[in-house]
Amino acid sequence: MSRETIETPPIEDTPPITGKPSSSAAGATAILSTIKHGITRSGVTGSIRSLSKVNKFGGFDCPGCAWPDPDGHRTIAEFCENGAKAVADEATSKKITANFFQKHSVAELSRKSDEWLNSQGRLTSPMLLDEGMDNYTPISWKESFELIAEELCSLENPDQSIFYTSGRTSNEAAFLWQLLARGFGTNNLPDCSNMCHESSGFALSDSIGIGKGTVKLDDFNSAALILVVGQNPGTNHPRMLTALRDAKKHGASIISINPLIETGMKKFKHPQNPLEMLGSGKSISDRHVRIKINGDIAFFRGLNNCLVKNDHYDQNFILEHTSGFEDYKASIQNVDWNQIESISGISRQEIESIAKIVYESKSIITCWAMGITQHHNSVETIQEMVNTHLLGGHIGRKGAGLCPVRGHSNVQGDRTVGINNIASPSLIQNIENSTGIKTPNKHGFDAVNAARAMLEGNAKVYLAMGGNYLSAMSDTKLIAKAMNNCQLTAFVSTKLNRNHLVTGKKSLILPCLGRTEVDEQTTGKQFVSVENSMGIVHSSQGHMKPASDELLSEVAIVAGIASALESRRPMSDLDWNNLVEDYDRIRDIIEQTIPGFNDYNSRVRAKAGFYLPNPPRDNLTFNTQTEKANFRFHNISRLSPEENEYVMMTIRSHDQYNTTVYSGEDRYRGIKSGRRIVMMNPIDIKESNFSAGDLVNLTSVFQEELRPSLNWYLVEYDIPRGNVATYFPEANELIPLNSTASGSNTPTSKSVIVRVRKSQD
Ligand SMILES: Nc1nc2c(c(=O)[nH]1)N[C@H]1C(S)=C(S)[C@@H](COP(=O)(O)OP(=O)(O)OC[C@H]3O[C@@H](n4cnc5c(=O)[nH]c(N)nc54)[C@H](O)[C@@H]3O)O[C@H]1N2
Ligand SMILES: Nc1nc2c(c(=O)[nH]1)N[C@H]1C(S)=C(S)[C@@H](COP(=O)(O)OP(=O)(O)OC[C@H]3O[C@@H](n4cnc5c(=O)[nH]c(N)nc54)[C@H](O)[C@@H]3O)O[C@H]1N2
Ligand SMILES: [Mo]
Repeated sequence: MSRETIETPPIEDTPPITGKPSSSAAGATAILSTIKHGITRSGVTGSIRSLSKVNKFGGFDCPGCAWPDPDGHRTIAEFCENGAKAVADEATSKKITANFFQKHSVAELSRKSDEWLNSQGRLTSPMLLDEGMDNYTPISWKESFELIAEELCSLENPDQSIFYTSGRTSNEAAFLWQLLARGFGTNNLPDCSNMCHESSGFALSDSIGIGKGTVKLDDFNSAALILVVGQNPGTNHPRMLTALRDAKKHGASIISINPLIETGMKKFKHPQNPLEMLGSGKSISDRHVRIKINGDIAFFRGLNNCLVKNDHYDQNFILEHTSGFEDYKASIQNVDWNQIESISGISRQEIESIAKIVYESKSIITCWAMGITQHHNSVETIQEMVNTHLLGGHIGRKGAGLCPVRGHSNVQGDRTVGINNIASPSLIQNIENSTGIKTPNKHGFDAVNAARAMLEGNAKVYLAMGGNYLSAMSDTKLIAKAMNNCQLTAFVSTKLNRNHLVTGKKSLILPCLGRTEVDEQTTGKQFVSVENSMGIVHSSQGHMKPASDELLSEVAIVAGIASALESRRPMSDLDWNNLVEDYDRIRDIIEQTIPGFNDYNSRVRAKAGFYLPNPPRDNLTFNTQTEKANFRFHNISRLSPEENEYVMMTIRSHDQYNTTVYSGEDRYRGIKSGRRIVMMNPIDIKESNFSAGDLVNLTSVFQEELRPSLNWYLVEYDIPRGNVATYFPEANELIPLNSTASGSNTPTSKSVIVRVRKSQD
């Protein structure tokens, strides 16, 4: 029986209010905005107390993003507006109790906006949505664990279960979570990374033998040139603006490559420097390359052609450290400049002038994020960017390297400690040695294949360690069906989200402690550890009183499920409850299982934590088959929108954290309210006989499939012609499940072909 829940955010019935995009980022408005969020969500004292601990030694890791803190001087609170919002959102004094669920059915809640759902406050006690019921009712922790174990054991085979992970989860919890899945007998460990930087991991592993970046924060201070490609740091990694400002002080040039002129890249006023705040701000970017959506592979191909043709490459580096140069050189000798110009939207002359800057720059860092990783040809694009670095020897050298800027604060750490649907032979062996668990060899499902399995009835129990898979994935309507097909869905969560409402026949909400909160176990207060975007592992310890006495830590929840399962079906040598008493015991097992964690418990107690080994960065060692860094060549594949079709990217506003919407405002882009908007070039608006403010319907086109989404407002925006932008997660119902990047299988959230029609037509 259907509960008649709505899987997509409700349609807004008021037009957006728009103004001019801001000319500078951060500054006094950012402080005001932070205070506003702090006061409304956690009360004045709460917000000041929690902010004073963020990213300080002995404090907690900011849940905002994975950008690192300066080595050695983390005593100055690294402060940013959006990190503060993420903290305030978790540290809110508002609470959701059992009464709330008694009052509101899931169907009724699903008709509320994402902003409303999140603003109801913290989840405080475990809740069950029983089969055939319309409301969640209270359940004890013990009964919750028993129910999960019972449903898991009733499956025909372990591969009918899914263990999803979102990237805020600590190393300790993530490590146990993947042990639980593998011990139960499956590698079905999809994670948010599959929708995020999977393309980076895949491309880099093949090119340079490690799926991570190769720079340290300090490299920014000796870089001559920094390319910021497909990334909006002013909103999504605001502390990176400080690094860019300092890099400029040390003489770096910065080029931003983006279809939009994002405000953070225009001017930046540092919120902790009063003089800068009074002035007109530092100009961050020296040059903006207004690339068309998905034009990056063409752009870098043109650039590399110029370097090769002019013999502007580093012979010694290429000879000593790379493989495949001669083939690459032959393939790139003759490029079709018309094709390059039309796909990238950038003239040959401009590409040549940037190639000259690249050649003349002694050390280059390339940073990128979702504007690069979420296309059908993301892996190819990233490998072409890597080629630029290999040509100039910009790897493993001071001030130079590759820098995929990670999103979730511990997404990189989760992968390092084993969250991966593919278990390598060495991981399988190490897990067996340290825990007795026998991991199957068969590859598990990633985020896209997990959806397919649930849709086809081949997976029936969906368990989530954080996140909001329903709204974060592509093709929202199909994901809702996938969820509804499950026998049981269970969500370890801090805040209410739409996935809790669009569920399997039975569903559990399992509320956990957040980063900001004290985690007290029988041996005393615990800390957890996380890894940032530059491979530094450090501790994180909350100091706030937990939102409720009933909350358990993520670690305790995994152990609870595992113990219930072990009593039905023994799977390991572990005493899970003993591990919960003292997280040092978990770190000891991580040390025995995952390379690079020697002396984990002592090194993680050092003030700034420790760096994990990074062979390309540390000593120009490449763990590839050729034992060198590989040049890779791919033909340029292009999107082919027909006339009157547009290429759409789905992006974040300034006031959201992924699927968590704080408000309808997108301050830097001049949107004062309204999220159901389509940003379009004014000439395209005119030529299509539209007017700004028109209500339009969007239809995405993929192979023979059409997907409609009704009632969007057109907004004039400075975006290349033929391109449009909408917000995630509202637009996710338009992204086809089968439209994914080759190699990484990441949904193409930045390359969606859409038709736009007036609503009344
Ligand atoms: N406040 C806040 N912070 C966050 C998050 C959040 O939601 N809110 N999310 C976190 C997470 S998980 C992640 S992964 C990161 C995401 O950080 P970003 O990657 O910065 O996030 P997006 O909003 O997806 O921005 C993509 C940028 O790429 C550009 N772009 C789109 N298509 C193309 C293209 O084809 N080529 C080029 N060159 N550019 C393109 C867009 O104009 C936009 O500026 O942020 C993390 N930090
Ligand atoms: N169209 C489109 N889709 C996208 C993207 C895009 O750019 N465009 N970006 C993709 C990207 S980069 C990502 S990373 C994914 C994000 O996908 P997810 O990580 O699945 O989604 P989030 O919105 O970050 O998850 C928010 C929920 O996490 C829970 N949570 C918060 N903190 C904690 C905690 O400490 N512990 C636990 N257990 N739970 C917690 C809260 O209940 C909250 O509601 O979305 C992807 N989807
Ligand atoms: Mo992400």
